[in-house]
Amino acid sequence: MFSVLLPQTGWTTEMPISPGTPPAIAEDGLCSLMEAIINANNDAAIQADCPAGQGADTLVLPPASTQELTAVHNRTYGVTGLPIIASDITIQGNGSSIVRSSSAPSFRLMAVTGTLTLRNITLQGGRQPDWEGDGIRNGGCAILIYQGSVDIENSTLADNYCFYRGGAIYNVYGHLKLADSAVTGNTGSTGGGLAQYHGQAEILRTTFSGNTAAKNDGGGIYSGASILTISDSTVRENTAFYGGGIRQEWDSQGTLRNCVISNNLAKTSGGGVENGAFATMTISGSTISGNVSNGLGGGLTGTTSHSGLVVVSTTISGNTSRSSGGGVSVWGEGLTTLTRSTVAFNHANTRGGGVYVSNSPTVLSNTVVTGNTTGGSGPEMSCTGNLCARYALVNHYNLLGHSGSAGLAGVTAGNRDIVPTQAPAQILDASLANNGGPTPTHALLPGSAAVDAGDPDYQKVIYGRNEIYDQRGEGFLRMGGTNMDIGAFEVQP
Ligand SMILES: [Ca+2]
Ligand SMILES: [Ca+2]
Ligand SMILES: [Ca+2]
Repeated sequence: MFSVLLPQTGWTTEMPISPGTPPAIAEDGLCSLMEAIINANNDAAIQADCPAGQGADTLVLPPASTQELTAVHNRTYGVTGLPIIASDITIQGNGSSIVRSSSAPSFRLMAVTGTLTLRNITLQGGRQPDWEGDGIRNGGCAILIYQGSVDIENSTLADNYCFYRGGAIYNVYGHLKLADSAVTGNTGSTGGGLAQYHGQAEILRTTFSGNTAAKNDGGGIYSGASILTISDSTVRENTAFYGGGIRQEWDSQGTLRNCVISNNLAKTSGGGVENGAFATMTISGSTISGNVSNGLGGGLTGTTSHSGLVVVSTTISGNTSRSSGGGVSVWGEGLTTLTRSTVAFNHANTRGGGVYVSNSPTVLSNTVVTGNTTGGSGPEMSCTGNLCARYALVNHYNLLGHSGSAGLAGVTAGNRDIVPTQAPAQILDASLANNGGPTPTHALLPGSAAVDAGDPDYQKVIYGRNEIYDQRGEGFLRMGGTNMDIGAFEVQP
């Protein structure tokens, strides 16, 4: 009597995938991955070797198995190896891999219109080198998310290759959550690891490395008209034309928190990160280092009109531009702010070794800009265009230059800024080191001109909305000693 009253929804079926069976459809008494997906989608025993699905189903792969796909299953969203994930399915990988056989024709691994949860799995070798007619049919060679939702944990997406967007993942009108995972060695036209369009992605404790955007933007990640939130993650050694590590544009909102963006390469602009037209990005508690751009902006670029770029408690160090703006390059009408940050030891071949501003309202506050070099003018900062004089770009408790020279061109240090007589090696530790917290920093040295020289009104003016901690986060007070220090690092009391 009581059981009759239990709701039918919310029940789940756990489907063990039989050891030793390939992920194909065959009436052999063994439940394969492909058969299980079909039954889970249909909540029926369409494939007799697997149980019928019921509600949200969990497919359990044998430990450390290799699910090798050898043929195209369907062409609904372009060539795809597995049946479309059209329902609520969890795949417990148990250390298994889903791979496209190297001798198989080209296809992506999976497409998701439902809700997919992946745990402890590797997705490898998806491939679509051809153009099949429209974008959705071509992008996302490990996973296409089309109006679906995907949650990935403890997994690896490696060596997938797409002619079009999103070498590993293409998220179109969908949701992605990616945690404790690695996205590595993938290639797409745009978004070597991940591309999204009208999507939402939350990335936690994940590494994007060695991915390539072969034709356009975002070696690691491209985000267009989308929301992107990345925390406690690393984006390194990716390559693109624009935005070697990450690029976003078109009404996108990006948030990078406690991230390391390092050693990426942009062939055109934005070695580490590029914030494009009509997009807003906030970067905090992060380190952008060792990135290279063959054009503008070795570490970070903010481009064209109306975009907003907010950088707080972040270290931008050791980046190189073969044009202008070794650390940061911004142009266009959008407001850029660099606050309580450190821009050091970057190099530009032409203008602005640390910061290059081209006719853009860019405000530096409580920020260290020192030890940067250039082959041209303004080793620390260079500004060109009418806006250089109209906006108070500096004069907000910054430390500018070293050895008695501010190193500025087109902009003048104000009486609230410090132009130290010290050499860079007396101001901060030249080595970008683990000084605590999740990201590397340049420690201020004892006796540094930056110590206790920050904005004295910091506490009383905007207290309550301020950070409690410096770049390193919890345990490292922002207000140490008699006053706040300048830059991303606070000497602790
Ligand atoms: Ca079977
Ligand atoms: Ca089901
Ligand atoms: Ca202090």
